[in-house]
Formats: sequence, C-alpha cells, structure tokens
Amino acid sequence: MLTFFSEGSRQRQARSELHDGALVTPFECPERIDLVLNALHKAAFEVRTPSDYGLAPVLAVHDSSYVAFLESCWQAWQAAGHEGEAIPNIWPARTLRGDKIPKAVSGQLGYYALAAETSITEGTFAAAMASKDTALGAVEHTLATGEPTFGLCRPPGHHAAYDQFGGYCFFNNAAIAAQRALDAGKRRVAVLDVDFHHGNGTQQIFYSRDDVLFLSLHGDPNVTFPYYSGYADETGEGRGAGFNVNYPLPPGTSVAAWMTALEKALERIHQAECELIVVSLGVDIFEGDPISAFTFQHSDFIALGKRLAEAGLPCVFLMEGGYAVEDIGVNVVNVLQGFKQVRG
Ligand code: OKP
Ligand code: ZN
Repeated sequence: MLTFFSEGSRQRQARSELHDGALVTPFECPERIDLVLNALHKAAFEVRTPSDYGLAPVLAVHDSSYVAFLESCWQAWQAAGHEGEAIPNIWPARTLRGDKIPKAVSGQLGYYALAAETSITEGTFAAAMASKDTALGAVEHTLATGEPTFGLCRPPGHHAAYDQFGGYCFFNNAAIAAQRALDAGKRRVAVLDVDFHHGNGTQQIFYSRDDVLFLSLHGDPNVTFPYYSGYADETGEGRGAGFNVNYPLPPGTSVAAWMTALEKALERIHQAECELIVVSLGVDIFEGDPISAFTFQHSDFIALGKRLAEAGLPCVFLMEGGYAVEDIGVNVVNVLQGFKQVRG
C-alpha cells in the first residue's frame, strides 16, 4: 500500500497547548510524523510526495473568509504586538452576537475557533496546506488505480468545520478527499471516523447531504471532547437525513464492543451503496493514549485493518489522532498490514 506524505507538515511547530489549565507542549507534535515514517520504512512501505493541489479543493468544503483568516492570522497576531502564540480567549458564546466578524485578530480568532487548545503559529497554514495535499495525493491514487492508500496527514482534520478550527485541526482533510472523490465521479462516499474523538467537523460539513455518509465511533461526548457534538440523535438533516451515524461509546469500552459498533457501521455503508471509504484513522483508540480512553492493544489494530479490507471497497486511510508517540508507528502500520493481509 502506497503512503503519501508532504514534508511541509513539519512546519507546524507549536509551543503551546492549553491543557488542564496550563500551557503545555502540544500532544499533536511533529515527532509523531517521524515515528510513523520510521515504522513504515521498517515495514517496507513506499512513501511518495504528493503534488501541490492548490486552494481549490480546500474551498470546495471550507469558507473562503475562514481560509483567508488562517492564512493571515499569524502575521496579524504579531502585528498586533501579542507575545505568545495565537490562542482565542473569547467566543461568540450563546448570549453574544454570532453575526459579527470583528476587525481585531483577537475577535476573529474567537469567531473562527471552536476550542482553545489549538494555537495558530508561524508555519501552521503551510502545514495545513501540506496536510491536505497528502490527503489529495492519496485519494487521487486510489481513484486512478483502485488501490488502497495511506495519507500521513498532519495536522489532522476531522474537527475542522466549514469555517472553524480546533482540536488540532485546520483543514478537514477527510472532507477534502471525499469531495474530490465525488467531483471525480463517485456517486456516494463513506467517511468512517475511527478516531477516539468525534469528527464534528466532517459531520458538520456534510450534515445536510446524502452523497457523503458520515459514520463515527468515538468516546461519549457527555464526558469527552468535543462535548457538544457526537450524540446518537445527530442523524443528518434535509437530504442528509439518515446519512450521519454516530456511535458514542463509554470510556473503557472493550474492543469487542467497539468491533460490534464497527459491524453496524459497515452494514450501513453497504446498505447506502457507498463506492469508496475514506477512513479517518485516529490511533488514539490505543489503551496507552494519554488523552483518550479506549482499550485497543497493538494486535487489535491488525484486526481492524483486516475487517476494513473485508468490506471490499476502495479505501483511503488518512491520519487523524494518536498521541502515545512511542506506539503510534506500530499502531498505524498494524492497521495497514492487517488490510494488506486480506487484500494484498
Ligand atoms: C484531536 B483528535 C483532553 C482534552 C482534549 C483536545 C483533543 C483533540 C483531539 N484532556 N483536547 O485526535 O481527534
Ligand atoms: Zn482524536
């Protein structure tokens, strides 16, 4: 299976994440890339550099003012004389106006952010551009050949909504890839999100559409980030009614129970006659993940890859979360190896 990866992903080198009331070194760190690349090389996976696909595929799923904000934010933040990294500290919360985009960068930050852990820094926009190129390189190869691919995206994407960043995400790589597959002629695409956290951004982007079936297995939002999205009663609206499926699961959920939810998701994918699966591959379902609460062991990732291969559809794996850095490489490679064991 071919891997796509763009070196530009290294340009996000944030120093600060607001975590448990303190500014800490971000969990979503550039070292994650090297640990996955090392494991891929050991397992003899070929890694390719994607083309530069420009902004058009980003603007197919994101708001142009939002994209312009991300591109200019760091410069504006510095010009305003702020010392640290760009982090919002006020939002258009329920009792404030949601229809105003303030002039000051501090006000814009709150408007375009959905959470406060994710800082914007010098290389953040460049890294987000690289990450979507990785996703596009992968999906283009799968569309051209039918072969499965892995896109080593960084930063991740599934929390990024039409016009909001947060949860370490800026551009929604999975949504960009799914939209590209539709534009290339696929009639319906499934985005299957197995990251520990609910893919609120992907859900929001496709919520009223029936050409993308979004399914997510994740920690119960009653007790888990992103808290305000990911409940089972979020099933889609309008044409999209029935095309959004959430499987919230309690912290500590057994792998057997998780796999039972996966069976239901795969059944729905077949019933909806999807022609391709984009897998939002977060390996933060690993038991040792420092910010998550599922119970996957190394070998369970092999079983996951096998089961996805048995679904029989063209498959694009895109990296999302995974913060147990010592284990991230083996966990990712195990999914891909499991897939290969079934589909070659
Ligand atoms: C990004 B991805 C934990 C707080 C969680 C943000 C998590 C973002 C996860 N104490 N903060 O892996 O889905
Ligand atoms: Zn996650």
